[in-house]
Amino acid sequence: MKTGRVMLVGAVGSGKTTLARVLNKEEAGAVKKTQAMEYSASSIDTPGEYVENPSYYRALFATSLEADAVVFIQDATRNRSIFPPGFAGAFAKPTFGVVTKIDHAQADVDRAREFLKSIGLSGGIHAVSAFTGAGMEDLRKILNWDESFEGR
Ligand SMILES: Nc1nc2c(ncn2[C@@H]2O[C@H](COP(=O)(O)OP(=O)(O)OP(=O)(O)O)[C@@H](O)[C@H]2O)c(=O)[nH]1
Ligand SMILES: [Mg+2]
Repeated sequence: MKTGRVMLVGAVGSGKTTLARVLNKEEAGAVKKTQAMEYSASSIDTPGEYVENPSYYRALFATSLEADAVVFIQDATRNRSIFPPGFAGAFAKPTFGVVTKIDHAQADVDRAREFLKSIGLSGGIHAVSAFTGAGMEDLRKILNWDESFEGR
């Protein structure tokens, strides 16, 4: 089965919107802060505030029903995780982890992987840089990304 649409969940500034653009083979460029759920054919981009504030969890669970998979984003430069333990298990969809910003001088990919392991993903963890493109082709393969969605 192709992954029709992925929902991206992660802290404020973790790189969700930039990742969505690069998955779609758009320029990483300068992105604005995400203010509300943003739907496209290929992704549902969420504001970081939603996962940083438990009163929004229900909105995330409800919106995930419109996605084929949920991708949890951990910024490799952050020394903490905002996900509660086992969080991925609360979503009734396949779940994957993505470590972002691995190009950054302060990136610690192993630490980021450990954070993601504690949330109980059903799928794998993948490390990428939206800036250099490192890992992006592999990520498309892991998500079984449907190329027909690109640019939509
Ligand atoms: N070094 C590096 N910086 C990145 C990368 N991806 C994103 N960034 C930077 O991280 C910052 C936040 O990126 P966004 O894509 O806006 O993050 P977001 O998760 O959508 O943030 P919210 O919309 O506020 O929840 C921006 O300054 C990006 O340029 C990357 O692969 N490498
Ligand atoms: Mg955003």
